[in-house]
Amino acid sequence: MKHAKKHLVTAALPYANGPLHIGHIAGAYLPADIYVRHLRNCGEEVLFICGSDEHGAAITLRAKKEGITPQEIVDKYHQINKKAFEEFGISFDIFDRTSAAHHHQTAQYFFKVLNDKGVFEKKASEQYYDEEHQQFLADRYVQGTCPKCGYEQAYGDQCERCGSSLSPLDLINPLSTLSGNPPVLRATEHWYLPMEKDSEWLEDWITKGNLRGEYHHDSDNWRKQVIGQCMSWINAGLEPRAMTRDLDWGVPVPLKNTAGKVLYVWLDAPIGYISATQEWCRNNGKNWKDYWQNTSCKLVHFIAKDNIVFHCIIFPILLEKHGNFNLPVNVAANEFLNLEGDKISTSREWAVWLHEYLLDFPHREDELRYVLTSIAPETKDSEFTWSDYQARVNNELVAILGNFVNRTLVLTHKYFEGRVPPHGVLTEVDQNLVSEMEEIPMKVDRLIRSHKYREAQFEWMKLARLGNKYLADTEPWKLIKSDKERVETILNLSVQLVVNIAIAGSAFLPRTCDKIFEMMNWNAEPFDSAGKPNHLKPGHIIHDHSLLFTKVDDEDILKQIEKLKKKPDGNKSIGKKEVFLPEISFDDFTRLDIRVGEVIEAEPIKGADKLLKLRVDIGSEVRTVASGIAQQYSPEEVIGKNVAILVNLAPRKIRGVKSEGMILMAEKAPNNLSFIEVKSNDFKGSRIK
Ligand code: B3M
Ligand code: ZN
Repeated sequence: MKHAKKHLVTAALPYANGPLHIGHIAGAYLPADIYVRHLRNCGEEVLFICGSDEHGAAITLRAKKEGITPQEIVDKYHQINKKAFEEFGISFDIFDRTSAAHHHQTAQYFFKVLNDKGVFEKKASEQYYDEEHQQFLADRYVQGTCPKCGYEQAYGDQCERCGSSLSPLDLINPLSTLSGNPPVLRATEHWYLPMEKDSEWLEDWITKGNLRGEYHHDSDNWRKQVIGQCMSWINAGLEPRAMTRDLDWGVPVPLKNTAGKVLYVWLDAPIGYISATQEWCRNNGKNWKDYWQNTSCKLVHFIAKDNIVFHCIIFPILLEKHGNFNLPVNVAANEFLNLEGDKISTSREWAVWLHEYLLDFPHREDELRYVLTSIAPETKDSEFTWSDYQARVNNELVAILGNFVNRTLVLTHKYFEGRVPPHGVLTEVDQNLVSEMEEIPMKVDRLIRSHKYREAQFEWMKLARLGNKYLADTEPWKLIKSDKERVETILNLSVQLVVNIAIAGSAFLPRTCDKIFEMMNWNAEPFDSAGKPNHLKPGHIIHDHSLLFTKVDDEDILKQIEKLKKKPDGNKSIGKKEVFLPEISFDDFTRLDIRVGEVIEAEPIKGADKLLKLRVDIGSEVRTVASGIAQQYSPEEVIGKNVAILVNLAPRKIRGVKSEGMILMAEKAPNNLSFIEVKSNDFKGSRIK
């Protein structure tokens, strides 16, 4: 398939009413960044657009809640989010904002062009008004019972439980979210966008890619759920939608006698993609029309599923009505990411905030990239758990990718002083490695261009799996004395494979792959060179190596779990679904030597009110153990107990006592401990398995 040479990629403009969380990142920004980085690595020109969505009821609600102005809210979160995106490595060309004057001008101009063309129908209507706050109520300001499913916290625009699209007047027993009082109906007027007449061409374009008689998108790569949601909206009949609102915060309606009215946020925000492009072009001496009004430039939107109708129906209608604008060749919408058994929610603070992750896990951006892509909700909702995060980092990044790169570098330094050795005649095993090394990057390319990032990353990781198997099968460390030439070939190919891993993987883990290039004393190469078996010539010197990844400790994970438990809904979710430490192998378990021991002496430890010094008879010997049980047990209570004791724990000095093991206790809560006791006295020294 001929690849476009110019791309315009947009990522949904995050509301500047709160921090970013991992659901945002997995939903839109990370897949967009992988796509953009990959196209750039293929030498294609890409303009990557994003920015803060700073209007709408969500902003004014948050401002009221925090007792500050909407401008102060958006200023605060625009900076927090911009910084978090940069530190995490999302490579926007511009992160603009819709409260900027240039955006207001573009949005107002766009509205006037449409209005002058007679696109909108001005209609008087009755709208809910809050008499206490003296303001009309936008959809999100009205809450009541959903007429479809009876959910009592439905908002005036959508029911979160059944997903129905609503209008405030549909709600049963509506209440104002500002005053809590029932609102009254007041006459007002708005400019409506009729959409019914656009259903036909929309259906043709969305389902077949047919637009104005030409083929206009890679319909074979549109996600089924995107097409499905659009068709259910179209089949339900596209009702006219008000494109203005009675709000004092937003882009003022650019017409006479419209004080107090602003553009509907879902009219102004997508135009933010255009105004951000114009801003970037102004700053870089380019013409914005080359991106938006030139069909050789391919437009792709990255969003989450709750934004599909705005990007596939309303915004395309507006663009078509305006005329001359490109429509997207694809709208890559992800489903939702859940967290530890519950939906992520900013209002309930049930989230892993990106800026907090970056603080708690410094220099581990790529680890989070890897995990979120591995579990990306591309076709259905998926779930993030901290134990899965730890397992993937430790068992995949450390044990597979990091391990192969490290072994290759260590052996090349050990046997050839860090110089790439020549290779001799290739055996069949070598040939297999070379052909797989050549094929996998092409599969990765196809998968990324089809917006299958999860599968693409899994395919890319096969290169590292391949490398570990190649070293395990050829065992160069056993041949170095008997067949040095064979070792030269093995390590030559392994080194080429390490370079190919970096070339093919830099869209997924950019910082890791930069580290690999640095260790290989090599520069990043364009993607189309991925797969070559001869990047580094014999004699090329590779640098000293360092570990690409380190294991994530249990303590780090437990700290995050504790953090979640402290959230308002913490125990509802975490309590409901037990969180276990990462899986271990049977071998791991057999390395624990746990015995039955009788406590024969017990005494407090001076200056340590939580500790008791115990003498424990394990049959063949008596062990001294410092045990943190003094706040719950007196020495007299524990003498004579037959307890479980871990005897092959390395001895350590605790408050001057040399502790030679650990008493196993069940902990229901701090200071609510129980011994693991054996009733009979005949098991002293017996192994617990
Ligand atoms: N601000 C994101 C959201 O619905 C919304 C996207 C606008 S993209 C033009 O959470
Ligand atoms: Zn409902």
